[in-house]
Amino acid sequence: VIYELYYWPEIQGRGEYVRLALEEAGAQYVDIALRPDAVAEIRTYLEGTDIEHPPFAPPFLKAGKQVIGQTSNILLFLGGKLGLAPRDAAGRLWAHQLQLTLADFIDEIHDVHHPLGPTLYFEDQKSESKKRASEFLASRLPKYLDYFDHVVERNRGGRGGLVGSTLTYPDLSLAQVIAGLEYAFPRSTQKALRARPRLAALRSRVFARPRIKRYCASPRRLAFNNDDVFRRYPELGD
Ligand SMILES: N[C@@H](CCC(=O)N[C@@H](CS)C(=O)NCC(=O)O)C(=O)O
Repeated sequence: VIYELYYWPEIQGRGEYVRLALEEAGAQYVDIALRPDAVAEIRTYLEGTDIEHPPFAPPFLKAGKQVIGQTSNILLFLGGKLGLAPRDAAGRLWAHQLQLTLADFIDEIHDVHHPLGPTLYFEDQKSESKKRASEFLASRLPKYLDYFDHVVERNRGGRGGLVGSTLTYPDLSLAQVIAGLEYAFPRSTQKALRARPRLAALRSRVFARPRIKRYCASPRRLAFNNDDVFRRYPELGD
């Protein structure tokens, strides 16, 4: 099957975690975001009444007749097919658990610039955002990074990855989260990575993989920008 990835145009967003898996595997896929009528096509699925399993929000993936929503769920579906997940059920569940934890982390990163909710503009929640940023940088960022660092450390013989001895999709997602944090909170993230060289190495290794490198050098890879999940607002104090 040729996969179709439905995600909003002009941002990496949560679609990027799916893209990185498809790109690393060299899978054939259609990126709907590149089509001029992408938004309208996405809305057909969100508002469509004859969709059997309607997604709440992008990203969602079409695989033949199946429509699969939720980033972590899409990766659970793709992981085995793309050779980016363990073969055994316990290993699959562990990779999925890590991806769900990354999804929580991503939500918290997003909520730094939208602490009062996603329907208000950042400009209308700036003072709350400043408070959230200082709490995030002081407590949550180190807590999540320590957790993933610990998982890598525990995975002895794992060649620096999170799961087993080969590259898996949570490695790709963690590398993307770290790259996003480097964009959004450069100073705190550099400091955090200096203290956690295993995570810096994981990020570098993922982005040095030939297919990921080629993808990131291509026009398909969008730049980080301030309409996205990772946003650079110096006024938040980093
Ligand atoms: N938990 C979902 C979150 C999906 C999500 O928040 N998608 C965003 C774009 S990255 C969206 O379009 N949200 C619309 C909304 O929440 O109304 C996932 O991981 O896929």
